[in-house]
Amino acid sequence: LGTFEWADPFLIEDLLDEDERMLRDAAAAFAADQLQPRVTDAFREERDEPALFALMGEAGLLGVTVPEEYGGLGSNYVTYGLIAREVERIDSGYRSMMSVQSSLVMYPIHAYGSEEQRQKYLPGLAAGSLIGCFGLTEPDAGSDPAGMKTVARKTDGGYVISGSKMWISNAPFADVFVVWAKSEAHEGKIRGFVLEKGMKGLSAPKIGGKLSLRASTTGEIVMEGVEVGEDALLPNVQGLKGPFGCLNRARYGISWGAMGAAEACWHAARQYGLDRKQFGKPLAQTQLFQKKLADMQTEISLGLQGSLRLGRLMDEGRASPELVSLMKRNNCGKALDVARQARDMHGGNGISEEFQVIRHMVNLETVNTYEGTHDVHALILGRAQTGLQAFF
Ligand code: TGC
Ligand code: FAD
Repeated sequence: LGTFEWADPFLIEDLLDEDERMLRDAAAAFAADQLQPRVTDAFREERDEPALFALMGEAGLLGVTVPEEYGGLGSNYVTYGLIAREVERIDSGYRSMMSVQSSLVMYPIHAYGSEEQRQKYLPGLAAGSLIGCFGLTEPDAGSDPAGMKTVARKTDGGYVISGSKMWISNAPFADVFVVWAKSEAHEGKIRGFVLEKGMKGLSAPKIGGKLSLRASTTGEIVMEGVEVGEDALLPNVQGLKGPFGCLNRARYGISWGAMGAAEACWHAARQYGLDRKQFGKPLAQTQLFQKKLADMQTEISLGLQGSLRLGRLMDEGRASPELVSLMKRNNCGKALDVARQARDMHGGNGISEEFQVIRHMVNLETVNTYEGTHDVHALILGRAQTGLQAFF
């Protein structure tokens, strides 16, 4: 029998190819050099950091799966997931910035856009000289996006878009807005539009006072009769499968990312337990502490295996949306449990920004909620195995 690698019990490292490991290591170096030094202040001050996009672009983190001819990395979904894990090891907010840009803005422009739209936006988005956001959620339509009120009315040369979007990552400093609206010219079907900063009637006020994901900027999108040409319409998709096609990619990336945050908490708790002595011995030498570490190790190892298998299926074109729901739900829920335990295992220090676990913990509350809540993904899985719809 082989030896046990405590941090990688399934020897996942052996299941990656050389390119995947190399791009993962480059992302880890970027995260350590550029993200770790700034995260504590950025989170505390709820800082806007649009300049990070250019740094991420330069490091090749934006548009990992987008073909090279459009400025992307032309790599696979496993690599995208590995990069999300390294970035979220530092902070879920940074992974959020990156995954919105890649999966929710670049993906739909590439998959559903015209050649002109691809040429116009993708290279800038890949470089991070353009920043994108994705507007699906509305004040009265979160888990149920089919209830959206944003409408696109046909005009002679295009459309007039009216409505508002809520909780939109990157929106306050975005240049490119992928927004979803019910189009009267298409029998009320949901269509995607690409809006640009500076358009008359378009604004994106920041949402302040978040106690979670504070290193990522979130805003509203307000559209008061925004006039766009026909060329703003994403021509190649209609219906909810448009936004959901993007969400499948982003949710998959989140399943890896949440495990990165969980690993950061697990490793921190293990080290803290080795260093800190109470009752004359290291905390890590107590049974309760070790049980918690064993639970963390087990859930994270299984979660990573699941995400890797899902990534391979995505790269083969065989992944189902339901499997994406299973992994997004499981890994976010388990990561939140791990972070809460790690916070507790740090005692009083666990509430200090210096030890970082509480930042991961409060971030993971958002990660467990956005891109479909934990319970909404349960309903997707419940429907898939019973054939019975329990949403309404
Ligand atoms: P339903 O009847 O199930 O489906 C309507 C149409 O959509 C298609 N579809 C999908 N297509 C591809 N992938 C998927 N995952 C799909 N899910 C559904 C479906 O085939 C159907 O197509 P068609 O052609 O037959 O019309 O729709 P429903 O209204 O019953 O949906 C219910 C539910 C709960 C599944 C869905 O609405 C849902 O997932 N709600 C959660 C909403 C959500 O995830 N919002 C995310 C907003 S974006 C965000 O949070 C970004 S945060 C990012 C960051 O900062 O990192
Ligand atoms: P609701 O849908 O009102 O849900 C509230 C509660 O009710 C949840 O517990 C939910 O599980 C439960 N619930 C809902 N329906 C049912 C049901 N049928 N049965 C049982 N329980 C149910 N959206 C975007 O479009 N773009 C973004 O970039 C984006 N970024 C975000 C960033 C942050 C920081 C946050 C917090 C959110 C972001 N979102 C974004 C929005 C996010 O996707 C929504 O918050 C999420 O989908 C949940 O919607 P909601 O907040 O309206 O909650």
